[in-house]
Amino acid sequence: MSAVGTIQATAPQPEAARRIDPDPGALVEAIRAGDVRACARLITGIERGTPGLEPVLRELYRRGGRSRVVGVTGPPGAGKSTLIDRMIGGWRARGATVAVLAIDPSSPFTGGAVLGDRLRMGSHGGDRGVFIRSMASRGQLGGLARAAGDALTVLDAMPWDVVIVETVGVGQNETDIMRHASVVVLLQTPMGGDDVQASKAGITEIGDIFVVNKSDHPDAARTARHLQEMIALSHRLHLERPWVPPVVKTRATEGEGVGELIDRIGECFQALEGGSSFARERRLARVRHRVGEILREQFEKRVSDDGSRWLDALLDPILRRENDPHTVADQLFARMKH
Ligand SMILES: Nc1nc2c(ncn2[C@@H]2O[C@H](COP(=O)(O)OP(=O)(O)OP(=O)(O)O)[C@@H](O)[C@H]2O)c(=O)[nH]1
Ligand SMILES: [Mg+2]
Repeated sequence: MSAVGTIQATAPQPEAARRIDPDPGALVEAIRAGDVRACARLITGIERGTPGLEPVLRELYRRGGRSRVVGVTGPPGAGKSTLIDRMIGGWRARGATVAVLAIDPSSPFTGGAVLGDRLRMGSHGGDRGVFIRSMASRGQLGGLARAAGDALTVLDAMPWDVVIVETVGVGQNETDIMRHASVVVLLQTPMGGDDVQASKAGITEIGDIFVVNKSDHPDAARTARHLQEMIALSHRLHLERPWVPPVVKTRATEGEGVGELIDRIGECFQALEGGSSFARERRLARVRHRVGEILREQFEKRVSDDGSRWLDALLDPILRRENDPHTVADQLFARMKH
């Protein structure tokens, strides 16, 4: 197992971003060796958009890919952090090391959720085989999914067996973050039958495994049944898929159902991440999304920065109606080399 230490979710210190190792090679080696302090500093740099990290991220990506990246998403308060805490325990008991990246799109670094996650996933303090890190954005929602992807690149290059990414499943941004995971666990809580259908049309597209947490609630069995029906319906439309998402009932506070969930995740990796052409398609879709995400951000930066006065010379003819926005966009696209 890896000789890695535990850092609980901490609010990054202001000087941390400036302490990025100037030698990319040394930083890559430190990360590869499981240096959690180097990892924490690098993720802080990613979070803040510190310039100059690309060479490190490029090299780490090329040397990573061994970890199993599991996404966990679901509505606010569904029990994601409580369940992840139990899953860590389950994987540790099976000898695996685990890193968690908890994405909080709303809170600033010092926000309550970071502290909350520290409390709720705090039962592994002192375990050197566990690393927990929260990541927030300072209102740069657009860049958060890209930053999360980069942070996962870092964790995936370290000697962790399992890397879990947690997001609150409410919007497009969170769904985008889930696209970085190989297997997605979607949490639901017990609810009235109609609510499942009405609120969650299309959720079967996101989840590889469904969890009805808080199964101590009387509506749990009914919710699980409804989910199963929706999954069966969706599967009939996609018979080529080699995996029918199972529904697992859990009671995270008591650890009930967690062993079964871990088994299902293992089976899902077997079915979806092997050498089949379906598995290859899934991996292709992930990296296609990733490249597009980086490309869009680079594009956005060049066109919308304050420094984009360079554009003005091209815009003047549009003002005079001697050119038009479509043509200028085409011309720029053709000229853009990298
Ligand atoms: N009754 C019951 N309560 C649960 C269960 N799992 C979690 N809870 C409680 O639900 C509350 C929210 O749990 P969290 O683990 O913080 O939920 P979360 O989805 O991580 O929440 P956010 O990150 O804020 O979206 C806590 O008070 C938990 O104790 C369960 O299986 N049964
Ligand atoms: Mg949480």
